[in-house]
Amino acid sequence: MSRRSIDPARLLRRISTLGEIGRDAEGRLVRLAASDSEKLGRDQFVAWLEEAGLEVAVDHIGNIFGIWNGAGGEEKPIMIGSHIDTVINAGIYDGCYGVLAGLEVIQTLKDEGFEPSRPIVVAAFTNEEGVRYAPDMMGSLVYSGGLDVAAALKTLGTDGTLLGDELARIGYAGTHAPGFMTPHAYVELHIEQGPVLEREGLSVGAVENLQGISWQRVTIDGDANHAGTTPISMRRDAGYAAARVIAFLRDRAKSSNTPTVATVGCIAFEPNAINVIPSRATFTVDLRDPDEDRLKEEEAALAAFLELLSAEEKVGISAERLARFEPVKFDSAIVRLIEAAAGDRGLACRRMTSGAGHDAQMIARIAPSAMIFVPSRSGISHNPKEFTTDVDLIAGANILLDVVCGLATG
Ligand code: HGY
Ligand code: MN
Ligand code: MN
Ligand code: MN
Repeated sequence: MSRRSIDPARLLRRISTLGEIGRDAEGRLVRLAASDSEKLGRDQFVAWLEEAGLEVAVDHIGNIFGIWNGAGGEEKPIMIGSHIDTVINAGIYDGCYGVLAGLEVIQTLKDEGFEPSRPIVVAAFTNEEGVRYAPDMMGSLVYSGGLDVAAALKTLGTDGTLLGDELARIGYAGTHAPGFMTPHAYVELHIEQGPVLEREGLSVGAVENLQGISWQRVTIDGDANHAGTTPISMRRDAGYAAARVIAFLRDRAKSSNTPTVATVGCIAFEPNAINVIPSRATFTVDLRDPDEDRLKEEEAALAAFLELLSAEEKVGISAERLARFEPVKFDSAIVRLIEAAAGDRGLACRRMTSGAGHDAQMIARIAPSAMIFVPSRSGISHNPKEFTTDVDLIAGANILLDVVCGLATG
């Protein structure tokens, strides 16, 4: 039986083209949500959707949809999605690979005269990364009814802008209501961003669940004072207290035999001067665990430590929640479809948990969802060294093609 296949050259060409859009003066890839550089990426994606003859729709929070109505009529669509916004100094595959593979699958099926039993849609969700506006996965969270769109559009960014103003400024404050299509099924193809598939010599991950995520911003207030004249015993040192929090999180995660991970990704001191004891430290805490009860325990342990620290270091400490998502279990029937597709193509596959957050965890609130992973070299991501071989990229897109055909037949 001649097996369908995507057009490898077209997919690889688009990945590298999009990967060059939104580079800063130092050549770093930075397409933060609703920024001018992200607009360039959005415009390019919309141009490809139009070239493919798809209906383009944009909703109130800037989620972009390419819709192939095909023979499917009014049936609930199959949705293939991910994101094209990036972190700072990003790789070129995170999110973009899944969106462009989704477009590639639709274009391949269209070109071949495939008659789907339902519409097929490719989606690029707004602000999956959450770097400029928290929480992350915001566009798909709003789309799936987990966050009110008016509240989301009022989100204040790290640069003092409002998301809604920025989406309007870049021309992506769309007219469709978030959730205007409820998917029959949702599939997301993504690089693993971790070391498992490469370490085990596998080509495909059938992702069956995704760990819980807790984001907080912690503010510690002490007293600015002279770095030279102030005895240690008289200091209310916000910088030192912040360092103790980082050490606490690291030691706790290292000493436990659980998969809990903890990260302090952003930190700022005030007044941030070499010879002034910091009066204020502001930093973020990202906690994750596949088990909800353990994640709650980690949040409680941190809260208890902050209380103790406040008394010991005589500083004020407050914590603000930025995002909180429970672990998600994906749809086992779609997971089985992914495994069968990999088996049919002779590709080694295993079930796995996603360590990273993804739009699929939000759309799983409204539709049966699952994810397909391909290997990341050395497990690196959120880093320009992020890399996946062409062979793996093409294989993953063909698995997506098979799964979508399976869902769109009958
Ligand atoms: O944070 C995450 O895991 C995702 O990349 N937004
Ligand atoms: Mn991603
Ligand atoms: Mn990411
Ligand atoms: Mn993601």
